[in-house]
Amino acid sequence: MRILVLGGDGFCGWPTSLHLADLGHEVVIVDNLSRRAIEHELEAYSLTPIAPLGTRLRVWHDLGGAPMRFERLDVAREYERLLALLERERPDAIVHFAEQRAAPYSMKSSRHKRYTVDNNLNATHNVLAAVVESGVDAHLAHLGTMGVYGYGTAGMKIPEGYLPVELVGEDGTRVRQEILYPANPGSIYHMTKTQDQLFFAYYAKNDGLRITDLHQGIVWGTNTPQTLRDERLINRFDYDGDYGTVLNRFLMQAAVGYPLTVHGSGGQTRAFIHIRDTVRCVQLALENPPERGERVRILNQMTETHRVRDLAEMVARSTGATVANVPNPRNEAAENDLEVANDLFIGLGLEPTTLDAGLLSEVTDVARRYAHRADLSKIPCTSTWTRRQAAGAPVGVEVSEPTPAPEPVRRTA
Ligand code: NAD
Ligand code: USQ
Repeated sequence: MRILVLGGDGFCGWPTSLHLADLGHEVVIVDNLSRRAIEHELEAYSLTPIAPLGTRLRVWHDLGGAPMRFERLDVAREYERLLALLERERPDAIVHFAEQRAAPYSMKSSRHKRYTVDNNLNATHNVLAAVVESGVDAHLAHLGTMGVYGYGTAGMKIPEGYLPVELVGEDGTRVRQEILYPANPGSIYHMTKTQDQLFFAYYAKNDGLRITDLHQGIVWGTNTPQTLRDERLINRFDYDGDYGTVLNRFLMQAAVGYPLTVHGSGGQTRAFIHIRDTVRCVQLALENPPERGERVRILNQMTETHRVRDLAEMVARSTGATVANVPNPRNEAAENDLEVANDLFIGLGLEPTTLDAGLLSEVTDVARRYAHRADLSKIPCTSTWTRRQAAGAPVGVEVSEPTPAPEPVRRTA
């Protein structure tokens, strides 16, 4: 297949591009390098010394990898160039990673909120509009998030995208339907992903586009077999308070002797997936596209769920690190249970990589090797969700209880 990987220089996009190229696909990376620009804005750099993209591509080629091409392009802003690219390349598939993906970054200020909304919604909509205008029959696989569902379970496993409901009409007629699972975003970033879903539903319905939305959990790990072939192919490793995600942060913190930063009581339960499974899932999704006219295919791309404090205890036990409960800068429930269905990927043949001591220590080893590059002042999460939290209000005070269901309306004869 000829595959465009939008956002192919990023944490998930780079190893995915390598994996797809290794399988014999023709890969064209499209990226505006905004993530590298944000590193400079935050003065917080990847712990691993990532090479410039030109070097990455040259080294890959020199090592015998199938050549990959690169188009530097802003998917959100350069619509005409994107359209011309699609018309020229006529890809069989497009993998869309090209969004601003950090929840804390999206909450830093109005500017960051507006940037995240502008960038993510325009990137997604431009891709869809360009596929239609170019007439290219490309399957679009988008990286969405588990966070579109919120993290509550309502006593059931979170299904894969759609919720079966039964509607009761005035005359008692019962109609069964499947609707998009109600969106419940916890940050501006997550909100953009819930809105992406509506773009997809519309374009699948109106234009018959073939779309897969992969609702991915928190990705951990750093390397894949391909990124390990040469240090200049190494993947990025974010540990800072905006872009670092929880498990990789804990493993890095343990490696540099920093107390593990558990937010509040650490009662949050989240879905996780190892980066090696991310690249396999994208492969499986591309090998199993929906038919034209089919509704958006939604798969939960995660392999296990864990509670944050359990992860911290596990890392502390295995490394001797200490745990520090720090005030939670986010507006999120203090405790949640989470059960998630992932039958579709299992049915496609995914053999889940789950947390094991070997993989955890592999990440800690990477972090130890590059510990000299760490700037410990970038570890604390300083982005707050609300003005009250910014002013130092106690944790959790703004988390509202779920609105009680209204009393049923009694009809009088
Ligand atoms: P990342 O920031 O490392 O990579 C995103 C890439 O997209 C970067 O290289 C960036 O330069 C590029 N990009 C952003 N906006 C662009 C634009 N307008 N035009 C062109 N390129 C643009 O993020 P990541 O961790 O690789 O995440 C990739 C995708 O996967 C995101 O959409 C994210 O929401 C999703 N995801 C990530 C995780 C995770 O834990 N990392 C979990 C679930 C879902
Ligand atoms: N947390 C801590 N301590 C830390 C960092 C985080 O306790 O030092 C807690 C947070 O409060 C939160 C949980 O860990 O409850 C997860 O935070 P995270 O930063 O690891 O993940 P999140 O902000 O949800 O975002 C990440 C990716 C995003 C992706 C999402 C998948 O950055 O792109 O969409 O994971 S999911 O969480 O399933 O929605």
